[in-house]
Amino acid sequence: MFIRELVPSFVKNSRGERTVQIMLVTYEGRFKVSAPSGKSKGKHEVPSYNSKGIDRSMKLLRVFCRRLENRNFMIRKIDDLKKVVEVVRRFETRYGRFGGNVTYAIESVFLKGAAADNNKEFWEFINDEVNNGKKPKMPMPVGNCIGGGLHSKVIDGKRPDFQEFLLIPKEKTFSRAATVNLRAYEYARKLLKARSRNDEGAWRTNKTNEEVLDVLKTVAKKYKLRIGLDIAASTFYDKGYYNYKNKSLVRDKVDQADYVERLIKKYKIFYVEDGMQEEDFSGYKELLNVVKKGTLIVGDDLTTTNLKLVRRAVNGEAINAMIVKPNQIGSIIEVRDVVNFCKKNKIVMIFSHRSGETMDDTLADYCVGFGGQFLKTGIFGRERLIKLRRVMMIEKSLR
Ligand code: 2PG
Ligand code: MG
Repeated sequence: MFIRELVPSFVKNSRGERTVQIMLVTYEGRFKVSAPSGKSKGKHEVPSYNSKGIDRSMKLLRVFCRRLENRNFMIRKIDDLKKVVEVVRRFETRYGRFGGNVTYAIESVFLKGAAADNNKEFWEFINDEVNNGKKPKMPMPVGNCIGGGLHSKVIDGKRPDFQEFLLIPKEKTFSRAATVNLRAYEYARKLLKARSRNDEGAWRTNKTNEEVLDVLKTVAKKYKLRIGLDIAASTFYDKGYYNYKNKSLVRDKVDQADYVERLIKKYKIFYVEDGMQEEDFSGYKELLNVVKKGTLIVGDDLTTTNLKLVRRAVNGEAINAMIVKPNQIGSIIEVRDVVNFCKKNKIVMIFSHRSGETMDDTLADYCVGFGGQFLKTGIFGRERLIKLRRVMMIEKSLR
């Protein structure tokens, strides 16, 4: 693959913040990847940018991109991406680090270009099984319907303490599932009398966790959906205590686990992400032990797509599912290692957007290509719909 041009630029994400986009021009065409940005980030994620900020990252990236122009990279399979990683690492040791958002964009745009160079769809290029004649299974969407926590501004001083109230269809096709979620989302708006959306397009409300769950239960029943939660517990945890504001209450570790278990039972919750703070492996273990296999106990801030932490969580029986966010670790080669480990250990994978998203659908290809069982995004909003539509297109092309 001959690099004719490699052009970095700033684009705005859905929150209006600047993020990095890279355009690669080869003889096969032009390819673009832009990095998403998190707000409720895990403590163990790699830094998103250089320690001096995004402008410093961009300065370095401009130099790096210029150096790579007119060079040739032989990338026949995902492993060959290591050739690019080597060049990145060498540059970083001499000139300073880019940050995970930037390395994510570099590796992804090279893979995208390489897929075309090999006459393959992106998802197909990174999928090992399709090369053995197997059709990939489409994921199911996990859709953020109602929001609270860090992603939502308060209404009259209030918001739910949990970050995300999710709807999870179980349908034959992804297209049908995404459509059902959209209808259910509109119905939820009616019941909530919601008037505005949060960072991820989920409905804002001043209701408590339980009041929202009551609404969600009605919605889920009508549309035959499963209920999920991203509690994002670390965002309201401090020195041993979970500080609830709506209603005002402090819970210690034991109370927190009890509370989450009670909610799981009462609302038949299928999916619980980050129910305990991000370093409490034993707390997750306790949850998993209680729900056994009935509910997905999902690590996000706990695992941060980092193989070391994923190993610890899986070997310690703390999770049966995990969030995969490529920019948490900043390297697709490492994402691939995490994916292989999950497959081997039968850990359910949920490929996830970030709260600050761009008009980029690469995540959909990663999800299908790496065999994720779920794709977590907002249900509405152009940055979310573009990813859902990409899975629909892949699904259609395989029919
Ligand atoms: C999460 C994500 C996405 P953020 O906590 O799962 O919903 O949030 O991108 O802000 O880390
Ligand atoms: Mg999360």
